[in-house]
Amino acid sequence: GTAQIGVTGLAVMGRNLARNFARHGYTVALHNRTASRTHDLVEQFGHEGTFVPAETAEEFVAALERPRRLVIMVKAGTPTDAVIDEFAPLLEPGDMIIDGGNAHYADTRRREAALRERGLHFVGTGISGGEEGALNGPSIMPGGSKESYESLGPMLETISAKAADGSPCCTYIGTDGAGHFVKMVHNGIEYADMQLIAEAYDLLRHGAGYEPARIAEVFRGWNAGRLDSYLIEITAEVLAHVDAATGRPFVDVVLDQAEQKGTGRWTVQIALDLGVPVSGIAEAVFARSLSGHADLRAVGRGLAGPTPVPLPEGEAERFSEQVEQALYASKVVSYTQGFHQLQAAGAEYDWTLDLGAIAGIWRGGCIIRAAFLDRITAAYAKDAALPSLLADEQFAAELGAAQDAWRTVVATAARLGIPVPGFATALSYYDALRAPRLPAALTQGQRDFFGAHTYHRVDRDGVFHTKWSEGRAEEQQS
Ligand code: NBP
Repeated sequence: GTAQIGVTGLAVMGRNLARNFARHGYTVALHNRTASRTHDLVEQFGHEGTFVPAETAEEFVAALERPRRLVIMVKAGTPTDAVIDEFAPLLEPGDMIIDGGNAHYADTRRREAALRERGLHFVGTGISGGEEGALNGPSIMPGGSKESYESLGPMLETISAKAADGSPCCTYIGTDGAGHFVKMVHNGIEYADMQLIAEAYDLLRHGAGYEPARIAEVFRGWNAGRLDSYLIEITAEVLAHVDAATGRPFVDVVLDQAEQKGTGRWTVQIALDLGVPVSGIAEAVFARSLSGHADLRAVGRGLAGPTPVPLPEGEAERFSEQVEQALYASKVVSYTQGFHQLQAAGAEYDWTLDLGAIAGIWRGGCIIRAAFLDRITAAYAKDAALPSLLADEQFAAELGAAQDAWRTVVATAARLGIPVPGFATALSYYDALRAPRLPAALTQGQRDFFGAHTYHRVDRDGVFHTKWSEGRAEEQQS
């Protein structure tokens, strides 16, 4: 065969990815379970490059040059296994199967191990940026063997988004499921970012009494500063939009129940297993879940709240600056937590993750692209073994400078009865890390009291238990 790459699964994502490869001069073999999609693509976009359409799996495999590079872009889950089972027997050692779907990293690890036995490279690849990204340049997070990246990397880097400095938003992440894991945490961070932005809006709307159009202006201003990012930019667009049918602000006619597809939930589930506190992502997932409980919220509407006292006009101006500080500080905390999760997973699965490079490839193509990511790259460039982003001098100094405003915003939200789970949990995380002593000592005492779970002492080595019901005598256990 002559095709350098093949794509099977030609719904929106696969079709756009195939066109992206073709537009960059690669010969692309095409296949889809339902052949009409394949023919539609060639009919509509055949002029964009060189496509080799195939009706059967055998034809598709035969169209590819060796070693074969075969991208799967089907619905994640059992369809991915079905497609692997269909193609793997037709492939030869050294061939590469690239799964660009939103697979769970544990599935990717299982598939990679099984295909490695047959001499095939399975490259679980996180692809971010949706339809638009797939066509014009996504952020690409490939896992699998380092060897496969030598063959695939240049092609993936070519079709990837480019950061402002021109570097590709694609880098080798790590073995087996590392790519899909990093994509998952990217999505978790995206949930946290969106929740924090939503809280900032809510505070300006219901705390400062601003109308959506005015809040759009505030966000445009923020987008010119350190919060410069795709999500802040589109937030301003959404807030400025007026519903044509009613003439009301668009945000007021949308049902306030947020949905989710599951990658945020996965991030939190896995963080719980790894023992990593990603409270910002967890609150974001819970906030979406709470918003969807219409029955619960109907009950809640009857509960007493504070007497609403909007902020006086002069104070409202200053308040929006304080909200910017709270938003920035909380964002730094949620990235800190997300990168802690990456670090912990790297240790657990033996992935040598380059955290600075990962921040770097999120600068273009994906939903969380932001100027701020350069700062994370810089922090890890200074110290690759940074135990936490908050150990970076610059981030620590910024949070120190933001903390007064951050505290005022959280306190004002509590006083006015505006829920800010994201801002509040970020501030609590910051304060818990700062605390010289945590009440965890009391928790240990309780655990020893009711369950003889033992405790350590601050002044002596060893494991201790107090005989609570027998004279409260202390006993050293080991
Ligand atoms: P879908 O997730 O809607 O899947 C449709 C494709 O899967 C079609 O090509 C369909 O073939 C094929 N398919 C199914 Br369903 N079951 C199959 C089976 N048993 N055997 C063979 N093919 C099967 O497509 P999409 O929205 O383009 O998404 C593709 C992947 O990309 C998914 O994993 C998705 O999660 C991921 N995704 C990522 C982003 C992002 O921003 N990164 C955005 C959207 C989607 P047919 O035409 O014959 O029915």
